[in-house]
Amino acid sequence: MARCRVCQQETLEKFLSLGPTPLANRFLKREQLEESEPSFPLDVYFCHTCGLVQLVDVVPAEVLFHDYPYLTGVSSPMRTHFAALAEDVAQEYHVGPGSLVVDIGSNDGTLLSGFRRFGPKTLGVEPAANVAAMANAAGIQTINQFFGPALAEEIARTRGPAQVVLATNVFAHVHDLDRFLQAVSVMLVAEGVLVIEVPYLVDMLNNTEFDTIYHEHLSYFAVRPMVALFSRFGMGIIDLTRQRVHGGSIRVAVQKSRAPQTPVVAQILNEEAERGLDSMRIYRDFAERVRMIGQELVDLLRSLRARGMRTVGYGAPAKGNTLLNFCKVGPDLLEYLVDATPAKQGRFSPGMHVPVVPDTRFQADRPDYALLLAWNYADEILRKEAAYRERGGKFITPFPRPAIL
Ligand code: DWN
Ligand code: ZN
Repeated sequence: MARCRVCQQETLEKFLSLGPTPLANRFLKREQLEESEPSFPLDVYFCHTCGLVQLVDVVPAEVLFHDYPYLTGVSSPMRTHFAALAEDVAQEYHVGPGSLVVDIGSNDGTLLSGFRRFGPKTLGVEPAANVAAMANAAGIQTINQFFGPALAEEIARTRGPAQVVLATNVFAHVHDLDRFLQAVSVMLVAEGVLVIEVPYLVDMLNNTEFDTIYHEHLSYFAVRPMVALFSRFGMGIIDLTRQRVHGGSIRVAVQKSRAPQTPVVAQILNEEAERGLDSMRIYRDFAERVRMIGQELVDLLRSLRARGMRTVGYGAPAKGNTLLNFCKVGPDLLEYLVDATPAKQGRFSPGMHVPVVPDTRFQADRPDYALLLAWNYADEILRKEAAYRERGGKFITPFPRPAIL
């Protein structure tokens, strides 16, 4: 019986199975299409002790994050979001020329570049060699390694302890959370702050964003299991805000403190209890809606194709591949996916093998319908593709229910 990633209890109950699924970021070259493609169980569990929603089938991080196609900076809303995060953190925690700011899972350095004007030393830690190389080439000092206690000790010894440690869109990716927090504790000054940003379970449930379930995301955090986890390390949440990014996230600032719970944390814990996060009912209902949305989306695409409409996908995000594989949507229902990420262009989506083409193709080709796989950037994309819509092109959003916009 698997143990919970936060409380180590054997009190996990499965509530959703998306079936054997290929890796969401393993885009294929044409010559790989005939090869057998590895797929892994994608089953989701709820812990009856601490409330953590999680995967138990862990794909090794070395397999997932070795050669990584995703670049934060490709999406302009992310550049804007991270520039604002950098400013908030720099001002709130007095980051200046004497400070050290370390970003774990720093990707191409988009977030760290936002700290430049405040003058601290910055350091990125990024396991994907291709991405770390890009960051270093852009002048963002980045160590190409997985983060852990040994590296944390080395950083603290050679560069001094950090005032701020950042972990955005990486905390859900960590299997050994204890080892991660031990390492952070080694590297953080006594009054230092760990700032985590992670998709929020409540938003995933409210909008049935089941495509954010894939093997890179081992945990789907609510605040209750986070509080339980941090308290085991003598840490507490000193600030918490909800963010719109990635379909709804929470940003928590964590510090070594035994101070009483802050009112904002007490309030959100109440809201979670009232929302019913502690009982299986909400998860079973979620699983039921997943099946319904999957069927509705396929029915909609089929009916459009039957009427001779040309349909494509807009964006080739990792999350899109959970949706396409769960719904078995292939090139018969989506001619191609357009994406601005060079490393994805000219490749094929994992599992369903839909070709990925440059987004310039979209403006030239003007298909009848475009499924918004990158729905978390709908505002930006609808604004950017206004001409397409004015000429009669239509976008389809998959969530919270498939709908033509
Ligand atoms: O958690 C994760 C998040 C941070 O990033 C990772 N596990 C993997 C990745 O997830 P994703 O691929 O679902 O992230 P995004 O940021 O939702 O991906 C958006 C995709 O859409 C990118 O491939 C870029 C593309 N895009 C585009 O082609 N044109 C995005 C915008 C805004 C556009 O205008
Ligand atoms: Zn647990």
